[in-house]
Amino acid sequence: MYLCEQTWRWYGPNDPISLADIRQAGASGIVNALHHIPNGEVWTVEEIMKRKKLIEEAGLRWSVVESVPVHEHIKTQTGDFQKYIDNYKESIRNLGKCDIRVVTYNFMPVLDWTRTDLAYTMPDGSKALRFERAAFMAFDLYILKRPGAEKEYSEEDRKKAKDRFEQMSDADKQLLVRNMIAGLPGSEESFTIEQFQEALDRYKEIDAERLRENLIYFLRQIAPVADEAGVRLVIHPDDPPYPILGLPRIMSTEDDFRKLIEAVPNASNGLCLCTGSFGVRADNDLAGMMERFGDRIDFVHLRSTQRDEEGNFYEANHLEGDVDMYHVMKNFLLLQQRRKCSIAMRPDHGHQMVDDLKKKTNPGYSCIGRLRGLAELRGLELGIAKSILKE
Ligand code: DNO
Repeated sequence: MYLCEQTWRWYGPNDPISLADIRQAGASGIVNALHHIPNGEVWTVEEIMKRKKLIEEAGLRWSVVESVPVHEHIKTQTGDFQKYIDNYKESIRNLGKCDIRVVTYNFMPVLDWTRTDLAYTMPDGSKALRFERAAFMAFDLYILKRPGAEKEYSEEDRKKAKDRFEQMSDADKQLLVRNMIAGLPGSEESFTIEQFQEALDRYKEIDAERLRENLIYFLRQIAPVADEAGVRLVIHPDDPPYPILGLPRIMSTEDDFRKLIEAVPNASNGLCLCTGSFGVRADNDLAGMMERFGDRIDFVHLRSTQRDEEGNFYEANHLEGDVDMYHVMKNFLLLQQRRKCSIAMRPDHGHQMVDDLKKKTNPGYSCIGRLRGLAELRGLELGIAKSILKE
């Protein structure tokens, strides 16, 4: 029977959670990136091997890279983009040489994942990450004052944004700015408000169609290299899965990914199925995607969100919220039996809870919440496996 490879995202030697801690969580695989290498530069064999050795000395395996960041020049096809693509190819070749076979990336313009609130208190006292639409609109309209933004919101929304903005203290405003643009863990960019507006301006001429062309151009260049190096490239969906701040987003739905494989059918062109990101849209059928894209899925993030009619969502416990985790897990298990291999999965995010409430933790990436998530997910997996599979 093939069960998933249980992995854990580790931010490297500066992560407050040690590799020894991760072993105790029961994970065997590590999801890691060389965050100290500036975006766009080559990951050398030497640097990769240094990190790999560290992980292996702790009795773990470096299973997945998350992420080799894609330089903004590649996304906008400006400046030195061809050089950055060549560097990307080199990093993929080097990872292949070091026997690291799954590389995650995303193609979200300017921002990686985005939340307005990093400490939303749940009824049980734990803290969750949340996206509050009114606060987001208040940021856009009244703090960033993005040119043209008013036209993108209805009158009702503009009023909600104004009311919300007026409620905020200076400290609230500062915190919101920090949450939005200072870079959440794993995102490679962080900005001041001025730099942020400049970064947005670089997308003035780039609509969704153009961004998709740039992604396809990039993939057509790197996928043959990845095929040859025996590396799978898995794209991470947009989070949240819709356009924000006037920026196009092109990896938010099943259809978006289908367009990518139609344009670039290479075997290395794969998907990181993140149920938390895709799951924010009610029209994404996650269990169905697991089945339909099965051959392309080489990494899975399991997480759930709870949305409401206002367009807000918070990160729910892993087995609660809107994601139908039972059917996702069932199809994930069936997929692994069909492909006769284990596929890496990590419990994505977790609440800040218990002792972690007293510590400074990476938002979404505290130890105990993820430990709970992983424990629940592996229990669910084993329960399904024993009840539906023969051995
Ligand atoms: C957030 C993560 C993202 C993800 C990147 C992948 O928790 O899921 O930062 O790692 O978008 O490139």
